[in-house]
Amino acid sequence: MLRRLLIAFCLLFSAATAANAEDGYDLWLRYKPVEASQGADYKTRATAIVTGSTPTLDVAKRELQRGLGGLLAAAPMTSNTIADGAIVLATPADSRGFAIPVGLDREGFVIRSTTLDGHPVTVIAGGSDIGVLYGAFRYLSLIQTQKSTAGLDIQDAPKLDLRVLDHWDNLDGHVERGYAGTSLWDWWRLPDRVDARYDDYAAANASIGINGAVLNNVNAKADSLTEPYLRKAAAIANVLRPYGIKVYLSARFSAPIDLGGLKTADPEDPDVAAWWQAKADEIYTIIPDFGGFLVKANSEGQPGPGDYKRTHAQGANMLAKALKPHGGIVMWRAFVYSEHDATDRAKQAYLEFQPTDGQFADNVLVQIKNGAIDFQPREPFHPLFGAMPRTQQMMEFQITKEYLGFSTHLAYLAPMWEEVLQADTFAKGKGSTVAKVIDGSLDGHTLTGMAGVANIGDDRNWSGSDFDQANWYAFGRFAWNPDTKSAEIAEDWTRMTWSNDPKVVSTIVPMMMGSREAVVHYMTPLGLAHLMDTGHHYGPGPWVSELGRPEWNPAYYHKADLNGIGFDRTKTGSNALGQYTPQAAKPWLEAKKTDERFLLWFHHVPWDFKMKSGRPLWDELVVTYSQGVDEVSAMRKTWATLEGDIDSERFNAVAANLAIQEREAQWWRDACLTYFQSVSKRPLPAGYTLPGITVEQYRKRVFPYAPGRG
Ligand code: BDP
Repeated sequence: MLRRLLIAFCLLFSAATAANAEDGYDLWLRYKPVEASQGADYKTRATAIVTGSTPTLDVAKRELQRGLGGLLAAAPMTSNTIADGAIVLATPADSRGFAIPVGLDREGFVIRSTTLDGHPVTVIAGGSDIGVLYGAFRYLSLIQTQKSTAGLDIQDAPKLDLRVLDHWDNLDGHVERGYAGTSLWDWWRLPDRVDARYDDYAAANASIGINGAVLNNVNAKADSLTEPYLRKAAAIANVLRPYGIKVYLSARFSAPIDLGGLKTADPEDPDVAAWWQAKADEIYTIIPDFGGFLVKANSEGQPGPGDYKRTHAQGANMLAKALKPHGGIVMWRAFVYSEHDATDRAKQAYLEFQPTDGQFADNVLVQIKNGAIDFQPREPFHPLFGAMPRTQQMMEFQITKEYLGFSTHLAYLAPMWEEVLQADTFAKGKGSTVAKVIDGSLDGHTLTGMAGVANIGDDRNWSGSDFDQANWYAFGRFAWNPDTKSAEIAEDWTRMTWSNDPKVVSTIVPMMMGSREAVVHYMTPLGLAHLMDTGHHYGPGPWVSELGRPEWNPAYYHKADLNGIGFDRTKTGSNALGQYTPQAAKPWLEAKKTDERFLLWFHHVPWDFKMKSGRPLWDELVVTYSQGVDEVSAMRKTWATLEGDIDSERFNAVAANLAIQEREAQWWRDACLTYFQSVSKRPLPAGYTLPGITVEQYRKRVFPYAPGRG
């Protein structure tokens, strides 16, 4: 409702709202007026909106009115008759005389400049009404990014079926690994009070093709499967439905015990299966288009089929069977490592899952994180990709920046995701990229997907910072098409979010493109990983080595001692490399030939190991950490050049974050090098210094109130 009122308000007072300060709430859907000359040109092709009415078409119409109203400073009215310059919304059910291409995907669309009833028009036709909505957003984005809307002939459809945000939101409002305030979901007051923001959330997602939302944390409470909570979820589902978004829930595997009073949750027990069947039936009476379950099982203390000596496939299939009659699916996570297993953590998921290839039901997807450890600033691609050809594998990225500086550090994640998606598994010879594994084309799978751990909270700007909105946006673009280029996404987002001013675009895009590498440099360069302080993962903690389980300790990952540093994952070490195809592993086998960005991930090398620069590794480490700090300082200076070119509210917010980032980058560099020097006992190369703070002093810095704790 609020959204509708807002639209009316914008239409009436668009000039007034344009003058308002910006707080980031509008995301990439700001719809600021285009220049008058160009606007006139666009207007001739947007004289009226001709459309039928379904809940989704109504949304498409509203968004076009809101968008064009802002961009062209006057919204075209809806009409039933085709006239010159009309935008005609067509579906197979109501094609308005337009020949919709045969076989157009349900979610696909065509945008074409053509003639209908003798009138020049723009048709936005969908394989169904949701395709029209996606087409409407694409059409608006053309104007937002100042492309022509003349002579259009665009056809597109998503390459992946499930494009899902995973909210790690607890029922008490805390967001695990959330840095943007508390949960959007007001579980306490739902279903009676339905926050008007849900409409805006849905519109933002639909604009980038996201079609699913898992509402609750993977570390799930069974309570979300009780009737009162299902009714709350249903209220959210009702808002999201017209935007083509389905609701999913994380399911706690022990729910039959927790809620049903059964003595076991053994997936092979008929009473357990019957409990889940009844639960699934109940869910679908409350949420008829419920998407399905996301499951974290036998991982970090969560219950699972392993508790009964059953496989992941047995657990997943039992749930899948309950959902199947209703068309639901299971996303079963492969993020597992055992508390009792001394095997290299990077190897454990593969060891547990790969042997079950081919055993999963056809409505199960195995959801795999991009790397084998845990969303680090840089990891090689997960060896499971391509290694289970008879299993539907989906990607899990983390949009929220648990390990990349929370929402205060500027790090555009798309280049990291692109690096993984374009990595070659060689599973079926050269060109078997991870993108081809997950889009189903490599092994002929039809059910495909990508999940992103959301970075959304109740902060006014949704993501905790303006630049973190780019990561939400980029996730949607990759889920739509995993072969998209990160630079192209950055440019579109910049134009839509900041400005089309060439100076702004040419300043922001390169800054974004280099930002993730800067984080790698000042946090975990040269293949290092998981040096973050323990628990909250805020700031450096390379010295941590005393925690109960080995893999909780950063020292486990870097293995630095007097002689050298790095994790030997070759044959002389854990041989995690053996989990990759020989061709994929080849460039990483020998330390001397390994891409230095992955060196210490795969190799333990002496401090005087000679790097490509000619420097010994120790010196290179110092230089690279320092470079990371310099890169952040450079970003700060670059940003300062935009003062006056963008609104002061967002300018200042970004500037404040960059100041924090610069300070923290320096802390990362100083603390890590101080610690590593205490181990390596080597002098710093000429020209480099440390502040003289001891490891003990760094260690004493504690942050009991860091946000997003697990
Ligand atoms: C880690 C997080 C933890 C999550 C876990 C997971 O630290 O909060 O529960 O991953 O993905 O990254 O299950």
